[in-house]
Amino acid sequence: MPWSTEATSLEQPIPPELAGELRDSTPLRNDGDTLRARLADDGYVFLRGALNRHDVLAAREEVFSRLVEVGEVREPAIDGIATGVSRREALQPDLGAFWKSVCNGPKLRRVTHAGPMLDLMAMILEGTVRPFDFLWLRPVPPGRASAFHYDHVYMNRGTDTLYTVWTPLGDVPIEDGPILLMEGSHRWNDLIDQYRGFDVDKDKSRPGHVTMEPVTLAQERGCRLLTSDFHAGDVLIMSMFILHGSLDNRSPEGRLRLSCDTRYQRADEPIDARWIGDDPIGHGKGYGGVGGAQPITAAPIRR
Ligand SMILES: O=C(O)CCC(=O)C(=O)O
Ligand SMILES: [Fe+2]
Repeated sequence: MPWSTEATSLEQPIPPELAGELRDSTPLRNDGDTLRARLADDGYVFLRGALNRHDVLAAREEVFSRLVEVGEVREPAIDGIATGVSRREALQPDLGAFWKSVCNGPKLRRVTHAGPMLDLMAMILEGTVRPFDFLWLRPVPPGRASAFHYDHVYMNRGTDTLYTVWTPLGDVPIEDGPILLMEGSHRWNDLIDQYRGFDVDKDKSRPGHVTMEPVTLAQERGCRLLTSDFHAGDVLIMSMFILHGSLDNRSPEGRLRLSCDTRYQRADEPIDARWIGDDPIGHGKGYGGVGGAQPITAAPIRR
């Protein structure tokens, strides 16, 4: 039994037979061919200790220090314990500008847009890497989780040979609600057909995420839900077509789950213009449009 049955996703308990462990590819970390084959076979590659732990923890401290400034996290910042109150709107009336400045923190960017991360993605992509400039940063409070989705619908105006890297910024144990993958969902062509080419900014008639509860969907399809106890330095590389959401953050200490997701492609391939430049427009509001731009308060809100 790899992980706790105390875990829930969108408030559904995970039956033990559905709880699976991510396949660990760490021993193959220098073998580009095998990692590419794994990405095709599994829809993801999980590597432990791919990044410098010290640098990741420095990024964590940088981000949480900004949240201490606005009263949402208590000292010491590195612990990431939510206060349950926020002075963000009073102190930072331009929420988008504040969030952009947090997402552009030099210690955070050192982890995501330099060094071992770029070397790893260059090996996987077999060429010069072009990361999206936009960075999705997620301090997830207790009571919250991410809905299941294929990333494709949010970033499909460039190449399909694009990878998401989900990076825990600190240790993220199961109880803090890490990312959760729907095993084998990169081969569900009937579902993928409903989302391929779907552009959430052009078609507002339906949501980008999957509305069926994740446990119900996994039971219906006979698959497992995959995650792991994550540590600072680990990375999870995902294709655009593997369904993922997260476990609920049920941290008994009230710790925020901090992670970021960043995107990498080859420099010589077409790129989705919404996510590049100094001030990417994103889905219309740039950094102001993502969940992280909103003040973190105690009220548990789903999704
Ligand atoms: O961190 C999460 O809860 C979701 C992350 C995600 O959707 C992604 O990395 O693409
Ligand atoms: Fe995603």
